[in-house]
Amino acid sequence: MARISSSKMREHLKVYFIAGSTNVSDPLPEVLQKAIDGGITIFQYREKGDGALTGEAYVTLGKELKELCNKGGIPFIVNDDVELALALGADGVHIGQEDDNVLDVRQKIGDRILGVSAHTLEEARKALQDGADYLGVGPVFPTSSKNDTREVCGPQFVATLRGQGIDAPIVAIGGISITNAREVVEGKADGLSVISAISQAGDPREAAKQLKEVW
Ligand code: TZP
Ligand code: MG
Repeated sequence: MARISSSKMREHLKVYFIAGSTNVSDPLPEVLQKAIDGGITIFQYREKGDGALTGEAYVTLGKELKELCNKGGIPFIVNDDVELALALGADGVHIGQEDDNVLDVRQKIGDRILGVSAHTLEEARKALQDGADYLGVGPVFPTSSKNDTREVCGPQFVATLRGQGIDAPIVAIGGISITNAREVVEGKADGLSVISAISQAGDPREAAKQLKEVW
């Protein structure tokens, strides 16, 4: 296997759904299946916050979600947890600046997809140099799905990074919904990453479909 190409990565990033069991009111596998039916292009299992699953329940849910992604033909990414990603045979891992070192994670996961959150030009350059396949940039808008975020950077920050020579695949995150998704696309991101716009939608399938149509 070889590292994923930038063009393939960009395609996968278009509609990037992130969720864990605490983000949904209906069972997550049901919500994920609807999101897949609506056209999401990649999924990240991010089990965090009050009441997050641990131990066997955490692993079992991950396994179920991975199978749905496999059947749906989309990559399954695990947030933060390299051991779980390897145990489940995930397609990749996403880490933040406060998580494990990018070089170490790249070494552990081989050619699997590696996403890294970056908030400055320096963080972006370093992550790519150390082996990231894509960058997560945000929050581009205020969000209530994560309380320890950096300052809101606005959708144009992606275009700023482009102007500073970062041409790697970038997915924007934070407060993205169908009403502001166009601004993100115009800000030169390759993809829209959302939690609540799909996980809290009355109709996750329709929400995913509408986000896809923005492209
Ligand atoms: N990282 C930066 S903002 C955010 C994460 C995980 C939360 C995004 O959630 P939402 O509901 O799409 O604003
Ligand atoms: Mg993290």
